[in-house]
Amino acid sequence: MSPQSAVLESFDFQAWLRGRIQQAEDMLVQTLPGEDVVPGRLHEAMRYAVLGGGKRIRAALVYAAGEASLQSSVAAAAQQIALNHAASAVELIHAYSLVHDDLPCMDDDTLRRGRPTVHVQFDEATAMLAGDALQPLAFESLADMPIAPALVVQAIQLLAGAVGSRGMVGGQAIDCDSVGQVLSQDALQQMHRMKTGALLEASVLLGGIVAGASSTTREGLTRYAAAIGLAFQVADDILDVTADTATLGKTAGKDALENKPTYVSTLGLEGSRELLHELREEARMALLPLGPSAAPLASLADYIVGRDR
Ligand code: GRG
Repeated sequence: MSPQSAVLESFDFQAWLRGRIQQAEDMLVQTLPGEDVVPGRLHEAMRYAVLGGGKRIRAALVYAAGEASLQSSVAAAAQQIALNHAASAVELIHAYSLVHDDLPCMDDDTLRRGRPTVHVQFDEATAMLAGDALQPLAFESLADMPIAPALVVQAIQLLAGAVGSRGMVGGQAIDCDSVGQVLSQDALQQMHRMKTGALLEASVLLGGIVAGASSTTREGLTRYAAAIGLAFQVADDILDVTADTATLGKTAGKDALENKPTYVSTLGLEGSRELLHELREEARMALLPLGPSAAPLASLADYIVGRDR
């Protein structure tokens, strides 16, 4: 067994993940304004959207990429705090995208993370405003990182580019326009790279920026991020047809019901599973130059590919 395989074998991923999720959630609790702050109902809706569960995959990617990129094996206190800020920022953006995606004018969904969606629990205007307010809070969280200002600017630029019209929101626009259409695999891939992949990729690269990743490490992280960004969506499309609503905590089978083009509708279930396997291999290969400190990233690739919700 190679030294790297030995580290991967002995790495306790579940314990690592629990610890990082706790760190991210503590930070989110601190970052979100309390319900006692005016306007209380809006802040209540924001906290409901963000703090009501979720796998925290994007936050975990920030920490894992940060830990793989540190020049010394222990993060300086400032880097550790900055990773908390970045992890919180990506989860705030993610929560906003889910709140808006669930609105009647988009997916019109009533169930998210096993609970009523924000517009059902509150009302449509509050849900829209809660999503709107989560976005700037994410960028405020990055702006408050106690690291070199040049790195803060890089982080803000990266996240802004990933979630705007050339990234997540653009992908959502393509998705809205493609209902009922048959998309080629390339067109489908471009849509998902933007809609879901861009934020996942940004999460990985933010961890690298905060931890001062070398150029070799950044290259590895970029290749890894592209592979897992896509793998996440392929797994999501498979789960939409194989898992039930109770397990997913959101409405299962919606893609087919709404005649949405997906990996399963384009490649079939077996073809999608093969692609998922190839993407996992690609992600793992990209981590080889990073050495044993990439163990959390490798385990996260397995988790994303093998998840059941
Ligand atoms: C800007 C309105 C707007 C939308 C952006 C990301 C997105 C586009 C919409 C989300 C819709 C969606 C369900 C996409 C499928 C992939 C996805 C992001 C699933 C949910 O992510 P998980 O599984 O969720 O990480 P949890 O609840 O675990 O955080």
